[in-house]
Amino acid sequence: MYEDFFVKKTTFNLVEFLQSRLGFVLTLVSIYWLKTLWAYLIDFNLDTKGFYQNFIAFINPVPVALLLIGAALYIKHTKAFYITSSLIYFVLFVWLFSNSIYYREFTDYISISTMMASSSVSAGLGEAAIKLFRWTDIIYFLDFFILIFLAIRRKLKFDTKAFNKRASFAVTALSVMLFSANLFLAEIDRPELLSRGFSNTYIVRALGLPAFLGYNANQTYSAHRDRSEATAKDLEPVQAYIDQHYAAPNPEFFGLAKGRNVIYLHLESLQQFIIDYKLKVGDKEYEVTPFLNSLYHSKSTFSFPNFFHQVKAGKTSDAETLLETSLFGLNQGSFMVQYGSSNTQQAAPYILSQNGGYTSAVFHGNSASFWNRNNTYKSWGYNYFFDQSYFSPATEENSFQYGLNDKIMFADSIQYLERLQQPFYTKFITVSNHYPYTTSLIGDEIGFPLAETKDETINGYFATANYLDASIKSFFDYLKATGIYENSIIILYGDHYGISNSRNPDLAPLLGKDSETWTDYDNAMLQRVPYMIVVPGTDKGGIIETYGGAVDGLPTLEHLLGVDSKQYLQVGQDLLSPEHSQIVATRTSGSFITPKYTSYGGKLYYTENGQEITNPDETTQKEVEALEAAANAQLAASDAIQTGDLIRFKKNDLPPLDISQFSYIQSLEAEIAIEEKLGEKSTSIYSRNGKKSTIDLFNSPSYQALYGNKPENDTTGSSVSDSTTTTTPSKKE
Ligand code: GP9
Ligand code: MN
Repeated sequence: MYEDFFVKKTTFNLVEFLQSRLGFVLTLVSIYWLKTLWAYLIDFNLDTKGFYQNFIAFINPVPVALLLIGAALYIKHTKAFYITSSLIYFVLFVWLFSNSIYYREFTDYISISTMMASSSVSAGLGEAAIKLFRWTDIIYFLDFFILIFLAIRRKLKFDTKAFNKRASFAVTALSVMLFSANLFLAEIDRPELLSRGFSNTYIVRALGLPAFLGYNANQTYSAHRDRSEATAKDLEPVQAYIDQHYAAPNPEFFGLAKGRNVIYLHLESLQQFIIDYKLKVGDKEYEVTPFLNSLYHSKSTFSFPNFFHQVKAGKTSDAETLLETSLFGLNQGSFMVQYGSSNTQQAAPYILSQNGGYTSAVFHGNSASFWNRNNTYKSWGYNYFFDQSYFSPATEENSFQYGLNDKIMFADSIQYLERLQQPFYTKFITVSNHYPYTTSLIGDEIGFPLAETKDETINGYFATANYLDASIKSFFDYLKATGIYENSIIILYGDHYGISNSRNPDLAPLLGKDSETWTDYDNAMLQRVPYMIVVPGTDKGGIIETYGGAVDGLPTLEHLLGVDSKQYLQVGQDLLSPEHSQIVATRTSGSFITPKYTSYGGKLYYTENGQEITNPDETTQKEVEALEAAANAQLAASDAIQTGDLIRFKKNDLPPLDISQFSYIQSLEAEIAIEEKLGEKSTSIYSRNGKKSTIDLFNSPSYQALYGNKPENDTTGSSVSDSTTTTTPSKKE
């Protein structure tokens, strides 16, 4: 076809080849490839790091495009071949272009559920979409112009010779092979990519847009199937379970923190053994988390040394689900990824907005789509989500693969925190103490020594935990300096283990144990994570030995705030209630921990001393069976709610939540607009401080080393003065 066009510039053979059917298919594939790369570069933020990830992103448009467009080669009829192949190409293109437009508004890819919830899609692709066009979009249409030009000049020529069947099959086989290779490379880069999901960005950058759609369709289909089979009747046994297991509040603590701001500090990968731990290096001892230790022993803190994480493959996202909804994550994959956008949920932010008028926000230095947070948080009722795009640009020095260093995240959060209406419900998700525990952290913590085991992961863990501790302290200093402290309740929790069971034998000597005799009991005990509730001003706190897990967090908080958990579908129990049953289910069925027995890894132990019970007598057997049944019943009730989307049938005082009211872009502008509308009635820290910023009150030495006294960054530029001409940061589009 492109005869004249190419003839002078290239060899005769190439022209002939391009005029063949195969040449036509490969031309379409190449154009699609180029356009996709353009979208990757210009429109999407794939967050790729390093050559390997870039290479995978570079090749991933090819296999699926070749498979789909190449399928037309099986068609004999000339016209039908050209129409079909062009049509397939066109559909792929439309999908690519729609995603590019959608991304500009939502910083996410179009999923099946967004398409089904037509209101939000039309928000992105309807009339407003016109505004999202840019002049550079011409690039996306260049080939059509060329095609029209060639058609007008009558330069298009069709190959009437059908492609041979075997050769067509070879093209299909080749594309399948290429796709497998692509998948293989992607799995090496990120093991368990498909089973855990992580984020839409991860799937797109590894496998491309069409594969993401397929992946998403499959997930949506299975979720939809379970959901459509569920009826209001399924709620009855679940409700019976919840009524039966309701732990009534302890009147001594009910409402103790009523009306206060709630501040959650998500301590990434922090395990309880770190509390009070001193790392011995040479003949010196180093206290790893001096600040957290001081909180742990304070009379204003309710400290729970026997608190266990209950996550599975969803890791951080499972911990968030547990804490925010008092329901478990899934047995496979991540609840937030698979159901976070679609299920009806009654999470803490929404419950508290209706009981006490709380405004809610999350602060986290990673990109918003990780663990599908950007969507799930809307279903949970979060008013704001300040992700990495709101903070200092990530550099080699101030961040790593999972986001900004904690201290920067805290410091950069202040400009948004101080504009929130009080009382607020906020969550700060730290990340620096995350595998691989690299100690290239900035500032005053560099000096913390590495442990000296043969496992580098373990060696770095103490130093990053120490950095986390120092970051938390800076934030507490800020809270105290502004006076927010006295009016808040601060909850700190470790989300899950940081050192995995396979590494634990190497950790053993540091815990005064022997690697050789390390058991599953020891593994089980290491699943303890910190859980501390700081209620400034009270002396009712202390170290409370009650056994519990992350699922118990929400009812405990609700009761402290004077909200009865009874009316909600939550399977956890208030840890301060004398009725708490002290049976900790792990997400692996059959494993549980109680003050008396620990069942873990298929073995049974006495919790007190770790002695294995190999031949339980009849009474023990019965007792253990009852405990196992109780743990399984809790998981089953939760799973029924999660996979059946049963909260949609629940009648309580919460009206259905309209998620279209939430947008996580231009959030500072939104906060300021509310402040201005409320005028004298505004309760934000900024308003209460005589319209003066409190950013200067955040004063960590390492932060100062990097930025001086205040964040002076243009992209997040905010005013520290009391002038009204605050420059407002806008989220990357
Ligand atoms: C990423 C962070 C880590 O945003 O929260 O998640 P994890 O890998 O711990 O599940
Ligand atoms: Mn985590």
